[in-house]
Amino acid sequence: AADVLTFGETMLAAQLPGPLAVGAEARTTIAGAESNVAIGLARLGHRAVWAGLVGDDEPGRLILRTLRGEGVDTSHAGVRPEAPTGGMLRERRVADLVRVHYWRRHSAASLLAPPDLAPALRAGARVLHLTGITCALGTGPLEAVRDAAAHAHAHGWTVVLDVNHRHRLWTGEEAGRALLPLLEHVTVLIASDDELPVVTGAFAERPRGEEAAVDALLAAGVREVVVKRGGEGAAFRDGDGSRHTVPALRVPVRDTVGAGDAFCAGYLSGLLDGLPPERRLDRANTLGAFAVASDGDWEGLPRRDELGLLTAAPGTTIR
Ligand code: ADP
Ligand code: KDG
Repeated sequence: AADVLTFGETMLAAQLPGPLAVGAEARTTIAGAESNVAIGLARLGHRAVWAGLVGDDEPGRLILRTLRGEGVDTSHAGVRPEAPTGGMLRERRVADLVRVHYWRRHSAASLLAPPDLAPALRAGARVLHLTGITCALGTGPLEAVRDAAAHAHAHGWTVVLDVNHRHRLWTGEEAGRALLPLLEHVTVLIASDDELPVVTGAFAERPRGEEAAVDALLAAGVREVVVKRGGEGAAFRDGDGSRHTVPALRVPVRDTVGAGDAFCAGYLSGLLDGLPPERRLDRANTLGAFAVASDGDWEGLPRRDELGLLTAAPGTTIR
């Protein structure tokens, strides 16, 4: 069986170094939070399965062959000729501000429904990785997430939910309504500190502090809560009362998009390797740091023998 099963939408992405303009030079790549995680895991030697739908088009073929080239198992991915592969454009509008545009409504990936995932669920995995993004794609994808979470929970897999709130897709209230019912199946919840209100139903009322939000999640049955704090690092708490915080690695910041997915891949890798919580956070921070210190969501992620690279002195040339 696989180590990790993940599924969602992977898109053709164009990354612009400035604002969108006629004749601007864009870098083409593929992007999608779930496939970013799958690639991060595969590079570390884990067996990662990515399931999802692409169109019968050139972007869809690029996505599947890129994932296969990265060692991700795509045998449960599907091609839907009746809809196109989704797309996204990322403008570095000014130095420190990135703006994202999506073309994903009515995309092939948004047609995902529970039957599409049945073979992958039957095949089994140790860990199911879910994100809020897939839940935002439509009723079919949300049902697929619900079914997968219930199936994985019933079969004793570890269920990891990364909140991954995308304001461009839905509101905090909508996300909360979709995600709260999932919590009973979730083993590990990963969120940025600013995403906690989404999964505690607190966005409408008085906002709760991080401590109270994590209390609420643990009370809802989540076993571990991992909070990402950007350049500050990350924190961990579990139902047995253990808590850890780990500072971020100090690296030059190139491109912060994808850091959360890299972090998640690192955390999952630590879980699969049986590391204790603090070392899981270390690996998560290490992968997050690789993502922020390199261009693209996943292109700079490390292989296993590269995990120690960031401890080299700044400006090092390895020769
Ligand atoms: P997201 O991308 O989901 O919003 P964060 O911005 O919190 O998530 O980043 C995720 C993780 O990436 C952090 O917990 C940290 O490990 C790492 N990270 C983010 N920003 C930096 C930074 N400036 N320097 C080093 N590591 C970072
Ligand atoms: O986390 C990085 C993602 O934002 C990117 O790869 C695209 O899946 C994506 C999304 O929905 O934003």
